[in-house]
Amino acid sequence: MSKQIIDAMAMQRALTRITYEIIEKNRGINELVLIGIKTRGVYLAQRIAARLHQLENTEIPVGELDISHYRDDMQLEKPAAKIDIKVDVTNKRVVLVDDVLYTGRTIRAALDAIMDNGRPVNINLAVLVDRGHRELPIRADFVGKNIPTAQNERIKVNVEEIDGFDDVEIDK
Ligand code: 3GP
Ligand code: 5GP
Ligand code: MG
Repeated sequence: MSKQIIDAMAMQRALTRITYEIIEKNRGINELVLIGIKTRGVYLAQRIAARLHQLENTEIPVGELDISHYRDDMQLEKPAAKIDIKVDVTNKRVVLVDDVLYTGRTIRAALDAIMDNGRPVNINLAVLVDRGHRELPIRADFVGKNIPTAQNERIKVNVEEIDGFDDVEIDK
């Protein structure tokens, strides 16, 4: 059974709020880059970049990171093979963007991948949903909504670009 917990309007408002928080925390958008974690994190990062453009009239680079082969719980010989950031992170203020934060293992792997690619000034984390159950000392700087979940529940994030509509649902 699936239940909607964030509708399209609320999702847009959450992304707008996160955009303002990013500007405020960085005291502007100097040297800012966004890195979306595939798949849906990339589209969320692009939405934030579009709002930053509206507000500050500046194009912010959006990189992409595919972490599926980089996680510490997957045994792979060459984990770095799938890293494809496409933006220079050295001396940049990086905002990582993902749809759902859960154990934190994806973000840990993403931090590794970014550090392997250069030396950012700092890295912040923006997520649309924090569903709890962290297994590592990782937290998000910008959160759309905290949604406490049971381990066996699943959050479904729908984005217009892939799913044809925007919302967040919980599967019980
Ligand atoms: P995403 O790539 O757009 O983020 O992992 C493939 C998809 O399945 C992901 O979409 C993710 O949102 C979704 N998903 C739902 N539940 C889980 C889960 O418990 N773990 C992972 N890794 N992905 C999940
Ligand atoms: P973590 O590495 O923090 O355990 O999980 C984060 C990653 O796994 C995110 O990129 C997210 O896509 C995926 N994930 C984990 N749990 C869920 C969930 O309930 N719903 C969705 N949509 N993604 C999840
Ligand atoms: Mg994701």
